[in-house]
Amino acid sequence: MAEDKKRIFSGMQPSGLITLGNYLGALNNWTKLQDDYDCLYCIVDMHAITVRQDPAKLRKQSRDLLTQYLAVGLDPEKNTIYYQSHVSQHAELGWILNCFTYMGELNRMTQFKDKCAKHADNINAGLYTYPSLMAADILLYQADLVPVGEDQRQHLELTRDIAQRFNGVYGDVFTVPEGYISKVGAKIMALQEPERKMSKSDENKNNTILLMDEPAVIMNKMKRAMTDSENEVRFAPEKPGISNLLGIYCAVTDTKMADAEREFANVGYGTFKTAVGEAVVAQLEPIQKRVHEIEADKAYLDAVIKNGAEKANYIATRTLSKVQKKVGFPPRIR
Ligand code: AQP
Repeated sequence: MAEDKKRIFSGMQPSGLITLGNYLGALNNWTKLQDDYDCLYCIVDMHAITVRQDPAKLRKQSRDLLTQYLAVGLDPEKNTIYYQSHVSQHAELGWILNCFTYMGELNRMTQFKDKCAKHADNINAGLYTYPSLMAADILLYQADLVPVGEDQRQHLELTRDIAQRFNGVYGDVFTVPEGYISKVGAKIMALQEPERKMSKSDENKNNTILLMDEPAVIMNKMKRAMTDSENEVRFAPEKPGISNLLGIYCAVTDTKMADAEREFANVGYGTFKTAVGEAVVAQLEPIQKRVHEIEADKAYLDAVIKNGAEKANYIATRTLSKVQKKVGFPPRIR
């Protein structure tokens, strides 16, 4: 692993089928970073069980997500791609960082509040301490930068606070990471409720476009996307539906907002939605084809899983040993 490059860590939960939001807010940006940074891209299955998961489905979704990481163009030779549960140091550091995270801080996390509202029957301690495990994910690798969507900014701020608090007590142990929030695709909203973000766990399937949705399904969901009573395509806070579709169009076609507004200045919403749908299909179809090719190659996928875990383990061990020593755990006798 190149020592001179800055290090990046990011991850995604295998908590459902991934959406256009996950793709534009995360995956697509990750692929652009792999040549210039030393990147670790994790499949955070330990975070996923903060919400009840069906075991067989979770296993499948984890493998599907790995396949999708590869299909969008993440190269396992250039990046470290692995499952969080294969590197037990995440849990070990997570516990230590729990002891450096205040309840007042966790109480303020909006994702915790949202998830409590969604899963009122299962408000578990893991959901509550999710941010300290996320801090462990990042700090374990001494990441300089963390590319995330706008929705994760608060968790990242807390990670920085935890790192600074720990360093304040024990010296320079952790690199304090910076957020890396790309302006393009930073927050894709739900198609029918554009005041909230597109999420893979959304129960209304018409709110999300999935990475693996077939073209006809994508076009149909686009047709049903919420708009407004004007018939003018422009980006404005009072037009959340149209603004969201414009944002999606710009992200998938790499167009500037002003140019997109000009392009659709004189067209009706129907024509506009068709154009956005077609642009999304054009972007996703080649990825879907690659997913099918990669998933057929079991030996290749298994090798990626094994090598990724080994590479991640090596770095994680170095940080964890240092932390254990700093907090005063007795050395192991070998
Ligand atoms: N709507 C979105 N727009 C842009 N970026 C998004 N991300 C998620 N939703 C959007 C980014 O995708 C990455 C994966 O995040 P995650 O899987 O760890 O969890 P999440 O943010 O909670 O994603 P979901 O889709 O909303 O999952 P569920 O429904 O399981 O909670 C992150 O970089 C995130 O910013």
